Amino acid sequence: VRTKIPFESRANLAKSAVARRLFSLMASKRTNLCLAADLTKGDEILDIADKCGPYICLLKTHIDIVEDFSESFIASLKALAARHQFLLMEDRKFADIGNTVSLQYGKGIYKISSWADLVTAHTLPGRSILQGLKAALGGEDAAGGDVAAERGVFLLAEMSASGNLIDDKYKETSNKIATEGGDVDFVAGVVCQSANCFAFPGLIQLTPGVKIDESVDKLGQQYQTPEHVVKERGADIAVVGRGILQAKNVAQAAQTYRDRLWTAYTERVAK
Ligand code: 5BU
Repeated sequence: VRTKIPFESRANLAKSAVARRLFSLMASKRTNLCLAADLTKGDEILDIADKCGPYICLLKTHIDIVEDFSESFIASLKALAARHQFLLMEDRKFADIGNTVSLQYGKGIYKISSWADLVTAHTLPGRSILQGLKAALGGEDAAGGDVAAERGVFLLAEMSASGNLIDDKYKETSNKIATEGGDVDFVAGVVCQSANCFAFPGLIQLTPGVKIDESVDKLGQQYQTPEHVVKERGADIAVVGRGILQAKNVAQAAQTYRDRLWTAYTERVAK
């Protein structure tokens, strides 16, 4: 089973170039923590990215909540990603027809495709979501390289919100979209809550809804512990937002989450 295979080996199985990079980065930096930087001021995001940068493999944004967005903010965020060695994921959850997602990905104020290594997308519209996103990348770059090779998508197969409408059939077809067809080289992973969402070891399971004190929030979020998501739910990368954002010392909290998640992973592959 995929959850027993070390990240180094899974890097070699991945069809997406970004998934290979991310698996390798996780293995060498020894972290499977993704920080959900859900803050509304650019400087706050840069500050937390700098403090938590050493402990994360991925920084996840919701760029449309940033009140003072600018191109210089993106330049600074990219510089921090390069300095601390983490990738950037925009959790845009694209969900429209191909032509519209292509515009939403590449155009507008945020020009997401120009800076986000990874984005998230719903499988609800079907396979055309992948074709639409790929279209924004425009095929080859000036040097004749494949632009899509530097970008990847995580497809949603499950959500952590209580009462969400996703059922087994939806999960199964989402897995098919992620693993079959001509655009699988663009799929880096799956966002889900359980180990049975997919079997292919070349994909990365990203799992949100993680907090040390298992609980819920007032708006339907359901939390599991770091150990539980990695060992019982198959998470390769765990997403932590408020568990870190609301700590008195965010760097220390990030380190604690990193340590617990990484230990759970090493125990999972050793067992
Ligand atoms: P939290 O503060 O740790 O609850 O933040 C969780 C983040 O993960 C937040 O940015 C959500 O948008 C994101 N998320 C989620 O919580 N649950 C899901 O099923 C998906 C994304 Br998909």
